[in-house]
Amino acid sequence: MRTLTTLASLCLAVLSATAFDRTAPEYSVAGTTAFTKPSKHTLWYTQPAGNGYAQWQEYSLPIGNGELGGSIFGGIRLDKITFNEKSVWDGASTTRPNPNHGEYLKFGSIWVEDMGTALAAGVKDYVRYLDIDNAVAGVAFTDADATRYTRTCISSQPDKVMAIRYEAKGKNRMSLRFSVEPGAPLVERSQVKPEVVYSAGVATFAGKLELLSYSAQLSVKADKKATISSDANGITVSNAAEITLYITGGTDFDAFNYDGFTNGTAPQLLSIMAKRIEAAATKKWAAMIKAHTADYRQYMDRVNMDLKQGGASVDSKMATNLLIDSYGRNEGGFRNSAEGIYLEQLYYNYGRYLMISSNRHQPVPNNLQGLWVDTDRGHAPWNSDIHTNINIQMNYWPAEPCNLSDLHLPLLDHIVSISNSPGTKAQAKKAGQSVGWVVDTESNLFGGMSSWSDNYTIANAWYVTHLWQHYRYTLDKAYLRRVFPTMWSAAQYWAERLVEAKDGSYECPAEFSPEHGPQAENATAHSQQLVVELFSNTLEAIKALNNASELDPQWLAMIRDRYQKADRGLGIETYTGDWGTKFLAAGSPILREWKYSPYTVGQNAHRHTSHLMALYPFSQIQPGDKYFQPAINSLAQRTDASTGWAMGWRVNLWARALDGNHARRMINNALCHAGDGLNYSSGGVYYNLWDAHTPFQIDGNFGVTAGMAEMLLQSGTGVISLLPALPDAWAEGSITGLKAVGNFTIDQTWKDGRLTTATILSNAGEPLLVQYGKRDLAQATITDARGRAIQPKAVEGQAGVYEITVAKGGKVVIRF
Ligand code: FUC
Repeated sequence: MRTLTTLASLCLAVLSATAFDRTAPEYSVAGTTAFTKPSKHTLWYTQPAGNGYAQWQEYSLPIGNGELGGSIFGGIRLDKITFNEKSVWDGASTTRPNPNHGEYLKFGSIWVEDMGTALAAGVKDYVRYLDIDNAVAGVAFTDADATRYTRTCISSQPDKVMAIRYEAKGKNRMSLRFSVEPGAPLVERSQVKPEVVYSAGVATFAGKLELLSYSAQLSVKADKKATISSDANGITVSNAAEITLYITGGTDFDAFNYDGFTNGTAPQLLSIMAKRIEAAATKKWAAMIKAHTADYRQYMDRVNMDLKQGGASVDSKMATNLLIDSYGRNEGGFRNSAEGIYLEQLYYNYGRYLMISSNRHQPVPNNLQGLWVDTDRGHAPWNSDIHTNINIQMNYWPAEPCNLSDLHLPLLDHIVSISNSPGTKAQAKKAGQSVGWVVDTESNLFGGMSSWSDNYTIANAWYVTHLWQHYRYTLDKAYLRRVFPTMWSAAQYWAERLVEAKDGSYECPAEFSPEHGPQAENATAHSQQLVVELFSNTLEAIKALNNASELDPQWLAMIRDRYQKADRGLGIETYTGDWGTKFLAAGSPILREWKYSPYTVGQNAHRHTSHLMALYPFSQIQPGDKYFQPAINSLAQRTDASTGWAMGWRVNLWARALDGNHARRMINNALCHAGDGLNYSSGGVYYNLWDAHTPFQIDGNFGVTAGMAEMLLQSGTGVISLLPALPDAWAEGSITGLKAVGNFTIDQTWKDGRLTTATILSNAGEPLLVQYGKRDLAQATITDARGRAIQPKAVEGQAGVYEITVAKGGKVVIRF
């Protein structure tokens, strides 16, 4: 595989600023046997994570405020806390060979050494947890003298710092040394190298990458009886009952300054960081936690999934690693037990947790590891970059349906930023067009990219569909006006680029169906479905903005013409059975992936399902269409096992196939433990519930989260479909707060596999079209919020679909 080299360099030497021994074994740790979770959705473990790369991805617990993140290891003799900031990117707005196109970089680690206390004799009752209902991680253990030690870890958006509170209750005190180490690849890539300076309980480092300057700071405070001293080896705190760490960091990135992508000076940056830390340190700890939790919960509480078994909400008492193992073994049908189903609900919520924790404010999209990467031993897999042929898009699939529209903006603003950057414009010219912007498969924060597979130029269309989807869910016209030029110039690019084929249709020339088959062939199904969606979305946006008169009439006419004549990317061929018949019978019709080549030019069971864009994420194929069954057959032929993100896509596709049980089978497979290797194709999850490509890649987390929502509610066509793909195992439950196209918020309750109540809130007063597949809505009692009966109107030509009149702010309650 093309970028394995990045991982092969994991053996890079570690920079050693301090003299401690990183290999000495941990003290003896006996895990807790009785842990009461701080909240229902809590991941927990009875051992520290351990410090290696594999342990980082297997066991560390991620926290983040949407910009600043950390991984919690929970070590005792020697602990590591890694920290990341979303804009720490190397690279520039140019095209270069892989892997020099830029890279997202780990910021640094904080090492914490035990300086010789009662702990060396070993600890008991150890627990390490992550409460995702409140976004608080913690560690707790007891020493031989019954002193109880706790650590509470948050990354606060209101205070813009990561903060960790250490407390010792009992007769013993803590003595710890804290040292800061900039990430090894960061140091390697820096043009101005970072040096850590310790002074008066504060550690600071700063440096400069190709474009961006960065700066990070750690401040250590302790109770009055403790002593704090700083020297070249770090900050030592002795005899403390309470210690608080404050960590912050950032860069001078400015997405909209195309002259260098920066804003401000290095000293200004340093002073911003220092002020943040000072302000945070004056705040009371309880107030800081309260503000953080309230801020987080305004996102998290928008949706509540409550799956039930035997009338009771699902839950588990097991440590998360044991829960995952039991789920994998599936003894006695464990996956269908309350604990097995709880793991699925936990995973759904974890996707939302990761989304909120890694997406706030900055126009910086999630990279392949979201916000978290730990690469002390080398460069990240695929440079932790922005991959445009599925990965970056999947990272945002949950945003709109899971009621996190505002957290879609880091990607959407990035798209607007790079569409105007010199890099993407130059690439459009290089591809032979006079207009537009192009982003190839491997891209960076500045609109720069690698030259790998640079005939795959259709990602700009995919990006535009994200811009449009945000509008469909929010109906925010000011936003649409702002992003419209980016949509328009991508449409111009493709209107000019399409070539007329012998059959009279217009085709994308020499495209690629990621990531297999011919490197260059006209009219791949993928590119055609995308280009059709691009034109359709752009023309819809023009309608919504009513701005046709402001546009160049010749271009507009050309876009309309190409939209009419573009090949739809929908063709059928016959599966001949030459890849086996376990998943699909020979002779079955399948959707073509290539217009001209047969499916056999691809690979059996390939992870990408690029030709099924029409089914999901788009809504070009629907039940009843002649392409519906061939698309499902194609999907079946791709099999039920693949890499992490590929499983995430399959969950969504099976949901669109209206087969809830098959979608859940994908979830079953996706939730098995990944194994600890760095084998590139085994899929599954790590014990910290990060998705495994393998290695860790966050897209699979987001793909499955979106897929679970898609099983419970669909609205891609503009018709709200209630519980469209409910699996048998989720026979009872409820979910509140999912969003639908047209800005509706929907709560649903079900029992015995059937909808009992749906409440639809109209936030914008759009026409409401709704259907429920298992029972005709004509049999339901439909009222407004005050209980007054509403008469639904059957929509002609669309069996089972009803139109309901509801004003802005009004509610419709459907009861069976
Ligand atoms: C795409 C996928 C790979 C991997 C990489 C980061 O190229 O085909 O499986 O996820 O992105």
